[in-house]
Amino acid sequence: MSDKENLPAKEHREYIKPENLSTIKERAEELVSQMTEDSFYMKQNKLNYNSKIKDIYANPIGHDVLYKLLLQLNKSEKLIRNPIIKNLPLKTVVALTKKSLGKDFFDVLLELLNIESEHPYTLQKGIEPKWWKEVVFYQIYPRSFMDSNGDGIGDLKGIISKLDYLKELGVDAIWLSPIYDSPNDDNGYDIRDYYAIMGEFGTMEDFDRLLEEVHNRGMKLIMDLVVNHTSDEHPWFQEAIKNPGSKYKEYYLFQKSKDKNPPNNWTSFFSGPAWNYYKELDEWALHLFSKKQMDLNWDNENVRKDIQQMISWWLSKGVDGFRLDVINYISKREGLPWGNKTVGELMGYYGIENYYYGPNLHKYLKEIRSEAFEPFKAFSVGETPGVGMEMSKLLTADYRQELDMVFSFDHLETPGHVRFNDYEYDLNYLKEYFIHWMEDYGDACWMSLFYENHDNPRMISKVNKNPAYRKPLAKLLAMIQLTLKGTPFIFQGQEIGSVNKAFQSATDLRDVESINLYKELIEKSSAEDAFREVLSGSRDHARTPMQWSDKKNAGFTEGIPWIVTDEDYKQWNVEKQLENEDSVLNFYRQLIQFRKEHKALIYGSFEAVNKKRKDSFTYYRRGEKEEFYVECNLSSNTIKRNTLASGYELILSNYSEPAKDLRPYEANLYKV
Ligand code: TEU
Ligand code: CA
Repeated sequence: MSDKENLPAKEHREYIKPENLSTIKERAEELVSQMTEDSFYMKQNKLNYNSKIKDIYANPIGHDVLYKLLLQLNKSEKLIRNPIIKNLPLKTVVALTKKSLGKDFFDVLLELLNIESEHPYTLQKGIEPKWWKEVVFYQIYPRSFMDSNGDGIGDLKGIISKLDYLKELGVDAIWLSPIYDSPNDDNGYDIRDYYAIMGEFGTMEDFDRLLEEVHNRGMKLIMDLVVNHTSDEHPWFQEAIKNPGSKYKEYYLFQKSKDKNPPNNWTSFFSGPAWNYYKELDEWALHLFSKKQMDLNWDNENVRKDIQQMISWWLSKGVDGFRLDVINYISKREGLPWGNKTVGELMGYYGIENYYYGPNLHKYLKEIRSEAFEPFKAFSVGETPGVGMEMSKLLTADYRQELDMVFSFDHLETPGHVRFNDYEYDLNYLKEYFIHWMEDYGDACWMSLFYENHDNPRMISKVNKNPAYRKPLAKLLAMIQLTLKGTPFIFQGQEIGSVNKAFQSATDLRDVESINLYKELIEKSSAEDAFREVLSGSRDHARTPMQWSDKKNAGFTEGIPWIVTDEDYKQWNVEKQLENEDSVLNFYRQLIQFRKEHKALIYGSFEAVNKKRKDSFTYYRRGEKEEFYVECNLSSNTIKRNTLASGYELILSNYSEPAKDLRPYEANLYKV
């Protein structure tokens, strides 16, 4: 949907004219700084039950919610453009869905929609070059990357010893998952001291050397900023419960309850209620994640000031930026109202509508940008689960001065599925998703391209577990990720075609989410079924030791690894693949190298062709001087080859010999 089609109807526009300056002055002052001479804004008409479907779809949150609803219902977006549907007043939809959804669901929906009165409108033409648009990122999960002292736990010295390998691979920037002092209830995402390095990972001196070594190789390093919550062992929280009169009590979200139950029905992402009870205070404190990860009260200015100070401290050390953990959850709705029953059942988590896109989110993001990031011209990428494209535009568009990029997770499961469902991922959905974002995200925004991270199983295993297809499929995924418009993020092990692990029993699990879920499931099903379900989506699949060689423990440690691995490393490891020209690793190296040398694959325009052809994904990238064509078979069957490519020069393929038709998961890059 291009910007033109996305514009609100003429009767909704309010151009700046002398006679209405007084009313819009305040609003304009805020917006003018973002405006260009031909921008305009929507009247802040609150949506209500007389609003039509088209009005809701014109609202960023409304657009993203309806877009996901259509995907879940496997309905095409055309449905919304149908004259009858789009002019349906909301009250009619309420009447039609009275039994299934109920009026209070729509009350909550309207409240949510009216949080956002702004629209991502600027007709920016042309992409503003930035270092972080031209690099390939590599995410390191320090606990599982390289152990230098034989205690079975990866560490900073281990990472330093592998920097030449990363340089050789061609990556330009590293994202480090948390390395701060932590009791590791959630492997570092529960921070006890933001200014100290986790003992198991090393010392601040080790970190300073790592940063220096990274910069000496012309690479960048970003840290993980976990500020939606702290560990309950953080001095702030300790002070809050030991000395409730102190200012630190207001650093967290404490509430009394009128009875023995938690203050509301919000649930944790790691099973159970989202509240801990503190007898000494006769009060409860909120934790959206584990019982030892306490949510911070971002409405408290002292909290925001302390966090800005901490960010500035790390940036003054020369860190190049941050990945911001669940950053869209930091603003909660005032009073922490009960979660809507229907929303909770649909989303699987109760209360989420009250914090996944809170009322002050944009205000707080603009604040840390101007107060902490901007002074260092530091880079920021936000992890924003649940946020769709239109909301991502408001979070990242250049003129918004909030985040530089976000990670949207809507492509990690196909519609109607969640992570713990055991199903085969259909790559035709990935094609549709990427085409949508390539065509509609706009020049003011820049996409993050990823399949894997430390919170998800391996992509190859989600698509096809048949080992016969592992290599071509690994290379196909690389071809798409490294030839689309956006910044690729490779997760450790992805570059050698890693797959899910054959964990034998629940005792092999280490991840708090998996362990809590297993405990929850065996309440109502057999241990076997419970383990199988956890295994389908466990984050531990991504967290096993990096497979450096076929030596003991995959060359990761001389000691006993903190998490078991299986025999896969004997065949699939870095050492073997470095020697083998035709390996997945060398395919990544070639693609990364080629991308760097050909700007058309970075800033070039994108045009998908034959979009409707199932199992085929073909597109052009056009730069000022060069043009490339990519052709992919998204299935394990042989499909007809599109004649377009005849006459193009083949640059790279995941099959060594040419053939008449496209073989399983075949991927080819041509110079036009
Ligand atoms: O994850 C946030 C998040 O919402 C999820 O992806 C999460 O992993 C899980 O799937 C919840 O269902 C971030 C970090 O990436 C994750 O490792 C942490 O566990 C979490 O925040 C809390 O800090
Ligand atoms: Ca170690």
